[in-house]
Parts: sequence; C-alpha cells; structure tokens
Amino acid sequence: MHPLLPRLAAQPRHPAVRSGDATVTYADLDRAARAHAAHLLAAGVRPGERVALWATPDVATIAAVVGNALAGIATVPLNPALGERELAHVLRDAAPRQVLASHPATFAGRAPSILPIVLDGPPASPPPPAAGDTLLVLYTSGTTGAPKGAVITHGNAAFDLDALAGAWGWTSADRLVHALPLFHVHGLILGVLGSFRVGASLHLLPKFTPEGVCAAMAAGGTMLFAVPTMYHRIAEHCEAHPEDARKLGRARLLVSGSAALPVRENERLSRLFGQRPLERYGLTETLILCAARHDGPRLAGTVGPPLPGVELKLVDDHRRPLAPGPEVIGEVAVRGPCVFPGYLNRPDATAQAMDAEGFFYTGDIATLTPEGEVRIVGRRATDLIKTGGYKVGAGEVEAALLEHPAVREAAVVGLPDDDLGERIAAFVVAYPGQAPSPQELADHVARLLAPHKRPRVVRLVSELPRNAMGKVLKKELAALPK
Ligand code: MLC
Ligand code: AMP
Repeated sequence: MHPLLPRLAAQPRHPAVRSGDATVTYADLDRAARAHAAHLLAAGVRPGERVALWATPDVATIAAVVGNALAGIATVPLNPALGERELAHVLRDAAPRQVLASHPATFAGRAPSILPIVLDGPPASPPPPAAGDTLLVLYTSGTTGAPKGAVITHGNAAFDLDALAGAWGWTSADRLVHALPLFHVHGLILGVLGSFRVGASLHLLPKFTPEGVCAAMAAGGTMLFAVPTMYHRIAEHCEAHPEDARKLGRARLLVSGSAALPVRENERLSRLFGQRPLERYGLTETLILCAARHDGPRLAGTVGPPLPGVELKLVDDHRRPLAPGPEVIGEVAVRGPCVFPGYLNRPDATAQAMDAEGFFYTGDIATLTPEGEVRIVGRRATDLIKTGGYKVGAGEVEAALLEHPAVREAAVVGLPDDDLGERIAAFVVAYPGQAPSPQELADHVARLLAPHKRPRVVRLVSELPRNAMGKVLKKELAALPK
C-alpha cells in the first residue's frame, strides 16, 4: 500500500476524476499512473530525482503527478503561462531529469526537450517512497530575487491532508469541485492529492468561471475549494442569478483559502448561500496550518485553530515568544510535521526562515481569539503581494520592469482591490524622452515572469519618493491619489 495514496488501489470502480464528459475511475487512474511511472523508470529516471511537468489542467497531468508520487520521483510543476525569464530560472534551479507535458507541442521551444506523458503500457510497481522523500518542489516568491523551490515531502503532505480530512469530515463520499491551478499547494496538494488520499472524487474544471463552478456543484459536487477572488466573482454572478446561488447553497462545505476572505465578503456569501464558508490558512512552505472545523464555530475573519499536531506561537520582531492574551499581536511561527525541510539549493534562505528548533517564521501577523482561533491581521513585508491568491514579490516585478529599455527606476506595491485582494501597481520613472505605455510594461512583465505578476496599474512619475538613506518610501506611493 502506498503511504500517501493508500486508497488508490482500494476502490477500483469509484470515480476519481471527472473532467468534461469523461470520468476516470480509481482503477483507470491507478493503471495510468503506474504506466507513466514505468515509462519514466525505463527512461532512466531514478526515484529521488526531479521531473518537471507542465501543469495543464487535464487528467494526463494528474495521472503523471500520481505516477511520480508512486515511484518516489519528485514533481516540479510548471505554470503553463510561465514567462521566459522565470521558466529559465526554474529549469536551471530544479535541473529536472526530464520535462514532460500532456501536449508537448503547446510548449515547443520552451525547454530543450519536452516528452509526452505516456499513460499506457505495462504498469510499474515500485517500492513505496519514505516519508522524508521529496514529493514536490513548488516555486514560491519572496520579497526580492527569483522564486525559491520549496521542497515538500510525502510525510508533509500525508500529515497535512489527514489533519484537514479530520477538520472537514472529508471522505470518499465527497466530490470536490476544483478550478484552481495545478502548480500550487491549494490546487495540487489539497485539491488533487487530498481527494485521492481520502478516496473522494474530483470534478476538475480546466478554467475558472462562476457559471462552470455552479454547474459542477449542481451536478453532484459536495465541496468547493477556491480563493477569495473566485468567491468574489461567484458572489457577483449569483446575485444576478439566484438559481445558481441555490446550487452552491446545497454544498456540504465551501472552503476558502490562500488569501484573506474579507469579513464583508464572508457575510455576503453567507447571505447568498445560507451557509458560511470555512477558512483555512497556510503557506507553500508549511502547507495548511489552521482550519475551521466542519462541525465547529464559523467566525468571519478567523482561519480556525491550528490543526492538531501543529505548534503555533506569536513572536515579536526579535522572534521572542509573546505571552498569549487578547490584545497580543505578533508574527506567526509554526512547527510540525507539515513544515517543509527547506528550499532547494538555498540553505541561506532556509536558515533565515527557520530556527534551530524547527520553527518556521511565516511573516504573517496575527492575533488569537480567546477560543484559540487565529485571526490573520497583516503581513510583515510590504514587498510581498497576494493577488488573486498568488504570492508575488515586489522585487521580482521591479527587476523585470528594469529590464525594459525605457525604464530607469521602478517601485511596485500592492493596492487594496475588492476582486483580487491586492492589485499590483508599478510606479515607473522613464528615461528622458521615453514614455512607455502601461500596456507595454504590463505585457513585458507578463512575458518575462507570468501574466498574474503583471502590474494592473502603471503610473509614470518624475521621481520616486525616497528617505534620507535613498530608500523608496513605498507607503507614500501606495497613498498617492489614484
Ligand atoms: C491578461 N492575460 C495576459 C495578459 N493580460 N497574458 C499575457 N500578457 C498579458 N499582458 C491573460 C492571462 O494569461 C489569462 O489567460 C487571462 O488573461 C487572465 O489572467 P489573470 O489576470 O492572471 O487572471 P484573473 O482573471 O485575474 O484570474 C483570477 C483567478 C486566478 C482567481 C482565476 O487569480 C487564480 O486562478 N488564482 C488562484 C491562485 C492560487 O491557486 N493560489 C494558491 C497558492 S498556494 P487565460 O487564458 O488563463 O484566461 C497558497 C497556500 C494556501 O497560497 O494557503 O493555499
Ligand atoms: P503562498 O506562499 O502562495 O503559499 O502564500 C502564503 C500566504 O498566503 C500566507 O503567508 C498568507 O499571507 C496568505 N494566506 C493563505 N491563506 C490565508 C488566509 N486564509 N487568510 C489570510 N491569508 C492567507
């Protein structure tokens, strides 16, 4: 029995994935995943090595992720929209043994050699990987520099998914409606691997639309995982289409995460659907740390208590623990079996984020309610932006802007946004005689990094406000009249 996916071979006729008109049973998935593993092993990929995979939202990609997990081969999922600069960085840093795609032609020329995922042929039965073996390397942004590869082990994922299954009463009777990207924790670990660990079914939507989500819920969905931006768009849609609101109202559980769900939005969703969404909180590096329980209180603005087995404390600016109390605000530090072992090739960054006792410092600022629920109230670094549930470092966007020949200086901030949570705004000083258009600069960033990292607002300014030390005063920029 595979330690991460024990149900894979245990319920052959149960539906595993529904995508479009096709339904793939657990037997189909198990067979396809093992055939894929056999091809990789025959091609000389060894357990413990890394394989990159264009994470297109289709069954072949999912089967390849599962096959890699069965064989102990680490998956490096690639955002299909990744820009050229960021893709080159990831491929250099992760140095995958192979790059795979369900449709290699789509990505022709984007990597030296791209192999198709092959799902037929004799299945492999490799020995199961150990808890400490790498399951995934997930690239995540910091305040500066290029994204870092967070190493997630089989043990990290198994612990976290079991804790979440307990919190949400998640079982094989569930069908999860899922329209999240497959290259981050939320969509890939929770949505895909979580469903398969508990033996549930997954209704995969290749593209998020409110109409598509409502139709999938009406077609038998019991749970929805989505980011606040998706809930915002679903709410807008359902206010105009009450019949669709009723479809979501029948859900067993609506779960929101990856960014704060504003209290106002929470109230709006409760009114629309007759049930309050559950929030959960986590990071790529730690997986999910806190979650409201399906049978517990649902308080707007809180992300639930720490999951059983997760140690959570609030610390001050010097990482000294703060005595818990109603007025206490501090940075969230965590320890537990879901916390990653470190960043790939970056012992410096790992040592900065974690202490010798194994506590990871999240950068999130929180308070604790008297009942022990966590309320996230902010973030330490203004240079980290969460937009549509994606984390973006201001530094990487600034560096990309500076590569544009017309840009002399650039400062990037996140501005509050009802839809995206934060929208990326760039303040740009152009070289004399140059006036690049906002669209041109946004396209430039989308081409180098990824479309979700493009600035949605670009303002040309004559100079950037700086303090006496020459440091850009970002708070002043964010406060400039629109
Ligand atoms: C627009 N597009 C461009 C472009 N402008 N493409 C190239 N150049 C330009 N200048 C295209 C995009 O490619 C995309 O195409 C479309 O326009 C819209 O792109 P977008 O603006 O990025 O998407 P948007 O509509 O805003 O998407 C909203 C969203 C998305 C909610 C669907 O943000 C999303 O999927 N968010 C989920 C993020 C997530 O999973 N986070 C989890 C991180 S894990 P096309 O073809 O795609 O439409 C984590 C831990 C935890 O945080 O706690 O979970
Ligand atoms: P990522 O690195 O993309 O995994 O993003 C992790 C960050 O997302 C956390 O550090 C938080 O800032 C934010 N986040 C995730 N879930 C929540 C939530 N429920 N409420 C508030 N912030 C969240």
